[in-house]
Amino acid sequence: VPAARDRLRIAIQKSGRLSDPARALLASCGLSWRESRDKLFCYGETAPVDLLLVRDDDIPGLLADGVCDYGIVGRNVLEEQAAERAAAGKPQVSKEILPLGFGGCRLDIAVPDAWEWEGPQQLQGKRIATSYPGLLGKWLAGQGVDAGIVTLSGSVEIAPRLGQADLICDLVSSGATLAANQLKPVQTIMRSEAVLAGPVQPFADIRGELAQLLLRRLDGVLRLKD
Ligand code: PRT
Ligand code: ZN
Repeated sequence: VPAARDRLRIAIQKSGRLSDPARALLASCGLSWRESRDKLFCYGETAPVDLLLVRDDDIPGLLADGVCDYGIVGRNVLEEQAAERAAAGKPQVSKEILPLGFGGCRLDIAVPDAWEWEGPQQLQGKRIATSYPGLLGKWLAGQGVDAGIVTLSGSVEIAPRLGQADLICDLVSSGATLAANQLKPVQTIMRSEAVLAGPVQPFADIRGELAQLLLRRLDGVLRLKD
């Protein structure tokens, strides 16, 4: 992938919940692409706007490194990496530009069905399994609660049954996964959806004009939707 600076490069999820809607949204802005053989890079044909297809977790890093100019990613992923950057004393270089109206979910605290929920203080001294240690840590600190965070990259909802943790903090949409694991949501710590993420600093080259065009079109398409 060349480090071209006269084209705009947008990172989207390669395969997952956000890939199809992200691509459909950009296509409805009048963009179309020619795919590379490995299907990781899509060269913009109707406008100099290219796509990079990646794991969603890689998107904030690609933005921070300047490899991509924009990304379509869950707010949960963007904010988690922002929280981790802040904890490491690194400055924020990207931010949420526009909420996109799909991929809606909540980051919830969920406890075993048998618990009677009395509020955040009940979490004191407990072990909480999550893939979002940055967001959970920030929320716990805000509540003045001291709890153990068990960071897991997947299968968070079975951690209580395995004895790895007492409860969890995970993404929820329908709630079916929690119910199937005898857990219930008791507290929302963040509401999420797919967002357009981009640089804190404006572009100093032709990408500034391309970005304005893209944002205007996105704005128009999203307005028609609601
Ligand atoms: O491979 P890659 O790393 O790119 O994909 P991924 O597996 O990390 O991500 P993916 O495709 O699962 O999710 C991408 C984004 O979709 C997330 O970061 C969220 O912003 C958003 N999203 C919306 C969700 C959900 N809804 C959701 N329900 N992400 C995950 N879930 C999980 C939930 O935790 C549960 O395990 O889906 C399961 C079903 O949820 P229920 O509540 O309907 O049972
Ligand atoms: Zn992921």
